[in-house]
Amino acid sequence: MKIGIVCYPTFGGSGVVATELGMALSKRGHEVHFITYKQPVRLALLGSKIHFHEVHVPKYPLFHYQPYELALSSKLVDMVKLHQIEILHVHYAIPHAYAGYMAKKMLQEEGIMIPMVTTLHGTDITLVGNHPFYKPAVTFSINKSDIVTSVSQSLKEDTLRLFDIKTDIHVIPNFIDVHEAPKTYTDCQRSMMANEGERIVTHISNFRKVKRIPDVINVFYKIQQKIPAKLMMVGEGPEKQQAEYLCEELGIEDKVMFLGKSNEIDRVLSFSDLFLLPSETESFGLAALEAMVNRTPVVSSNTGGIPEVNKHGVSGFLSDVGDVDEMVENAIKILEEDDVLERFKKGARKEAEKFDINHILPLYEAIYEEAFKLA
Ligand code: GMT
Repeated sequence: MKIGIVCYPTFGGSGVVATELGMALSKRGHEVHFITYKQPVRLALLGSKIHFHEVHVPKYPLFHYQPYELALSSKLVDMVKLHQIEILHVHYAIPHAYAGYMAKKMLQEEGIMIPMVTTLHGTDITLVGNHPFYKPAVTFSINKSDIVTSVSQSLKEDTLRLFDIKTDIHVIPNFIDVHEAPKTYTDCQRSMMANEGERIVTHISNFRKVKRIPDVINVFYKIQQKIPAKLMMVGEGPEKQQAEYLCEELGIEDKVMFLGKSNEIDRVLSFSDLFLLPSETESFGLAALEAMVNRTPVVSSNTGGIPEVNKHGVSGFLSDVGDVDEMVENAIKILEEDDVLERFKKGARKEAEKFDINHILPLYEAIYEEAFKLA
């Protein structure tokens, strides 16, 4: 198949899933075209089966807001015609499903029928899409997609609860390539993060309010009072500076490393003993899955789709949102004894293996086949 993928090219989970999916599809012989405003950060190899087409938005001083949707839908039309793309798969409803639908209609005028699959990722539904300013357009573009998928059962339920959806939603969970991880790194690389005898606790996110960054710091603060430990904070976002201040206030600044955006999360995770994800809401929690495949147990909130990934008592523990004390208790249970930690590491890896890309990719291929019939 010739597949056009539209996504955000950033470190965000939806962009990562779209990119990994596209790369895996190309390995299976499909021709994949990424169409977005920048080369996706995880897109390593371009070649005969994998292409990137940049969407340019010319700046014009009259516009207070530059019309990205317009530029994207025009680019989609051009690329579909130029490369005979057969299906569009848009990740994140806003504004991709909207732009995709416009492209589809424009192509239809020229007698080209192309199906569109929309994958809902989370904040496009629960936070942003649900805003009254966007809701009619998001509802419309979901209903106009030939097939809609969501990354968890919980996100499907949220979508049906929050929007007037007339189309079926297929749940296809996010995935991981279990054969790629864990990579082996040297102890010398570990020593750049922590001393021998110290546990490594990690958090990776875009540092937005929804991630409850102060909970991450407060949980770690109490862990390190009982167990020698270091905290790795990976990512960038609006809450980062406050987090740095909080570490200083608590006097733990020398135990916390802010590593910024990283392409080496597998390296950090492969040395980690615990991953913290206390989010307010999370449709899936891809970062938790990436931790688990690297044998890192997860202490998380029990919100949204996280319980579909992190299994209580097996790959880690779940608590109510904001229950910092219980998260601390659970973290200590995991970290205190080597044999318990090893049991949770094994449990995390085993649970992650259920999300192997080889199980999930055929589900997307089947969806594409079905979309062809519907378009
Ligand atoms: O977590 C974020 O804020 C980024 C966001 C995104 O759109 O990239 O992540 C969402 O999609 C990921 C991939 O499907 C999910 O793993 C995340 O749980 C989801 N985030 C939220 O629902 C808050």
